[in-house]
Amino acid sequence: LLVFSDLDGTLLDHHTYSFQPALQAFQALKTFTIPCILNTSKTYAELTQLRNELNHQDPFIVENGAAVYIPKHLGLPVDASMEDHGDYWLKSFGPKRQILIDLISEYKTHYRFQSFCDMQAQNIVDLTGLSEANAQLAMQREFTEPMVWQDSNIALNTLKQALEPQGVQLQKGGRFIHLMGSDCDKARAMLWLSARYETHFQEAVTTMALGDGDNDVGMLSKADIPVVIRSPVHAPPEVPYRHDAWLTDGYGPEGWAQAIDKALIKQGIL
Ligand code: 2M8
Ligand code: MG
Ligand code: MG
Repeated sequence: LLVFSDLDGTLLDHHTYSFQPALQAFQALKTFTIPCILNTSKTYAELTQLRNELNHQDPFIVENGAAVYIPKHLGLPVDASMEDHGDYWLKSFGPKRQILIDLISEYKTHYRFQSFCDMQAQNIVDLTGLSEANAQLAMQREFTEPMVWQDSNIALNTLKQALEPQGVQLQKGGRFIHLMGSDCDKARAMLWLSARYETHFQEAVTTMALGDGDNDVGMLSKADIPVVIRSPVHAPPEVPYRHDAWLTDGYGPEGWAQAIDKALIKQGIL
């Protein structure tokens, strides 16, 4: 079993960013050596801090599927497309952030929006409720540019269509619209990493994915066990063709813990 989990609104409470209610279930995965791969819109810098707090050793996926970081000590197979990144092997799927910023700057006069590069840490604190230190970590982006959209939905669709032929897409997160390469998504990164585990273990793996938002739907629809985490702020996303998807009773990290317990029982592990 490989667990792939979103963070905001899933393992972390939407409002407080606390993982406390999920901690026991999180430790259970560690006890049974089931990898828990964090698959999030957050940055490498944010993940480094969170992984310290969680004492987390597993691979992780940042910026909405734009890049996968694999600790070298795990000995997963490496190929020529992966870069050496200190203690990690790095696989990236999209253009660097500066390319996205240059591209979007051409649209500034046509549409009303603000993106992270226009903001100070305090703006991000006000928008997200993150601490200033954590807002600084969220600003250290490598492959994506979050935007606050201040224009109409029609305008958003027009921009989407203008960007598409340039290999760039817009993905809705919990609070922001994320500008990123068309080849970046949580599902693709999940499948790529599962394949590395399968090569490594020489056997098929079962994937479980947990998420609360629209940007998790792709990952949920491609997982063997899709789990929709109930959100306190929006309706659960539809996972097309997956009537087998679980919807948790609890919100955020409470729902996360319920789903992990249920999966461990179903798999005969607990
Ligand atoms: C942003 O990501 C969330 C994820 O759903 C969003 O779009 O609302 C990113 O800036 C991320 O790095 C940051 O930690 C998060 C904080 O709410 O917001
Ligand atoms: Mg989320
Ligand atoms: Mg997310």
